[in-house]
Amino acid sequence: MQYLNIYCPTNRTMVDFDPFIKVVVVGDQSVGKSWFVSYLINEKPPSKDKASSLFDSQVKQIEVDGIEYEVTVWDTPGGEEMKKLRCHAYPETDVILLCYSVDDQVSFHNVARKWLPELKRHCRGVPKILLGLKSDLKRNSLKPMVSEKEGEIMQLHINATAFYEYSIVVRMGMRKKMTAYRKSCSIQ
Ligand SMILES: Nc1nc2c(ncn2[C@@H]2O[C@H](COP(=O)(O)OP(=O)(O)OP(=O)(O)O)[C@@H](O)[C@H]2O)c(=O)[nH]1
Ligand SMILES: [Mg+2]
Repeated sequence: MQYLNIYCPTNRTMVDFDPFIKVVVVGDQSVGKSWFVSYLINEKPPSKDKASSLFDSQVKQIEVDGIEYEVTVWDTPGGEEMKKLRCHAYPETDVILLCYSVDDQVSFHNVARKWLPELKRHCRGVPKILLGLKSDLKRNSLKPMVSEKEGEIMQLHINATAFYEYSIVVRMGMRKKMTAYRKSCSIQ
């Protein structure tokens, strides 16, 4: 993939357009970052070695409005002892995905307490998306869960561009059902 030469209507010249996008995924340990990244890129859970690896980056080509982008997603380790290592992932980041798990209040509070200061230091001005992972655990749980409203309030507090709750369990289930549905439609 190369830089694209495209027309810029503002100054009426051709400019180099950089189609490479670097996404860095951060959040506490075990909130589901590696599973999320693996599903986003490969539509399946990570292999055992990937899930436990310290650092991982995966690439996906995505076309939006006729332009092909190369998106590299960096999965980082959440542990405090990994901070030094993690900081190597931050330079040149275009988007941060800041994750917590909806069944883990500490990981939610750490969004503001731990991750916001770290990102202010290393990724000032980089747009953030807040993700509440493992949302399937909200069903039938006796534990107090982080509500969607609390997530929205956190989004405003940390000035994140967007907030979503997400579950790869639900995504996998949906995919299986859609495949079965398509098959049944093609048989009739
Ligand atoms: N119920 C449920 N469990 C999930 C989901 N996503 C991940 N998990 C589980 O959460 C555990 C931790 O997931 P990881 O993706 O390894 O967590 P991580 O944030 O990458 O952890 P570190 O790399 O140690 O920082 C795994 O055992 C997964 O099975 C989800 O959407 N729902
Ligand atoms: Mg991981």
